[in-house]
Amino acid sequence: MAERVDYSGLLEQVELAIRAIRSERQRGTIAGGKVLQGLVELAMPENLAIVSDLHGDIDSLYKILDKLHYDKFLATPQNKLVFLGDYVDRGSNSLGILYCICYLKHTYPNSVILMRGNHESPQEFPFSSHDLPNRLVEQFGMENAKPAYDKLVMLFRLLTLVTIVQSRLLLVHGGLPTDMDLFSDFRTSIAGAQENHVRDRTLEELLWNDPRPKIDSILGWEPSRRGIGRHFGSSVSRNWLAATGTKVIVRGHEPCKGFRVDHEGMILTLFSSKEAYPAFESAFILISKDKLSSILNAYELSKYVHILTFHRSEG
Ligand SMILES: [Mn+2]
Repeated sequence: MAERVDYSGLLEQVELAIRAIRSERQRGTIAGGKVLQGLVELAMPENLAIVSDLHGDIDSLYKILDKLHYDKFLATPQNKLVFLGDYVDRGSNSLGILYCICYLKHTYPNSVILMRGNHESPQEFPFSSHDLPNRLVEQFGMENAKPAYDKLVMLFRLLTLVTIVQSRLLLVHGGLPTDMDLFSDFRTSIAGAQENHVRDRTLEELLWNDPRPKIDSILGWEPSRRGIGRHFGSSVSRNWLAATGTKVIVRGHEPCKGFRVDHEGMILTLFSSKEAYPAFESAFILISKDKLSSILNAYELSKYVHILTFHRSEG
């Protein structure tokens, strides 16, 4: 894996990851789980690791991979490593992160799931803090940046939006959509989110929503301070857990001291980036099958959150 990636090396890794995911999708499976467009449903893994927003912080990613002993961990197809998205922007090495996650996906396709964050943005949702295109121009020049960005957008479109770990966890980058009609047929609504996103809000809400403790509206949501997406209340979390038969929602999208619990233990926010957020902490989840199969809420799950320590001398 590379500290500062070169152009052809990065493009090669992205191309290999695209091919790996496309071939899995043709077989109807991603990392051994059943895939239906944006939705993956996994059986209970032997060991499950979850990594949240990295935002170009390669030191956090390397520390997590070290702690997992990733080559051993990922060589066992019954172990799963799920990334919740937001690989790029803000930190100093977005391109290095892209290189690594693509390498991991095509090298260990049966163990790695790459999910989509709002920073792996559909071009229809422009927002000002998406600096990946500028990083590509800086590093590779204007002429090379465009084909590289086009290739990355192709990769982003192949990433999954929701991962369900059978009867336990509902994984998503931002949050749950607030439209009550979606719960009854959640497979269809999540699966079609990308295709339908010009007509309905599901994709936007999966990538951009945030949970809030108190929502005054009887609808269970309010407009987001982000200007895109919504704040959702505990009734939305409760409905989604019931519809999907799971116990805890795990999402990223907001910096925190490694993790945060909301909605009376229905939802755990995880964050895996420190470089651009010095006041917060990087963390990841690692849990075995026997522990996961008895988890009933986010407080219990939080015992398996590992917070990274950084020493000044490593700077
Ligand atoms: Mn985000």
